[in-house]
Amino acid sequence: MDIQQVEQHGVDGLIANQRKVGMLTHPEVRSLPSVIDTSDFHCVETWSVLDCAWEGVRLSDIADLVSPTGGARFVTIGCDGGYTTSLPLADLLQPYVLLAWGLDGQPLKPEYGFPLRLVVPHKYAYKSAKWVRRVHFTCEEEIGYWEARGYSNTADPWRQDRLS
Ligand SMILES: Nc1nc2c(c(=O)[nH]1)N[C@H]1C(S)=C(S)[C@@H](COP(=O)(O)O)O[C@H]1N2
Ligand SMILES: [Mo]
Repeated sequence: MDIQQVEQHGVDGLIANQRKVGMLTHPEVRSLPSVIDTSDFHCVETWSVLDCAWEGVRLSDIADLVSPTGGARFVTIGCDGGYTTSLPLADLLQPYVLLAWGLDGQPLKPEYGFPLRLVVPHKYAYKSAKWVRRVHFTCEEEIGYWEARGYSNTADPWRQDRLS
């Protein structure tokens, strides 16, 4: 993926509802139904933060709006600054996976990812991308920033899947 693609805003790729392309502005996401989900956060370098109350929109609600096509099996998340990560679509559709703007009853601090942060509690924290600008649906997985540098792509903290 080149920088120009990473810097592009919005939801795109293999989606049926092309009217929703570019929907990922903060006001638009804020107008969707929101939830609060409390989860633990596991960094691959062994620290964890317990009981984070994230507030935001379910990725599954965004997927419902844009209707991924049958060929869409992965999602690449692009961030301000060029950071990327990717996940199987099935992982992103879990109800506790959010695009969050709040944490513990406060707006998310900029250093923690405001205006939008992906929260994937069942994966190591490098999948929880900060400053999200782009949600890109793909047929083949595009390997993310840390995953390309030796961290596990499955990133399952329960199996301590740290390295690839
Ligand atoms: N955009 C972006 N998101 C990112 C990262 C990054 O470098 N850039 N680092 C990841 C890693 S490795 C970790 S451990 C967490 C750290 O989250 P925190 O700053 O909220 O503690 O953010 C993840 N999300
Ligand atoms: Mo990390």
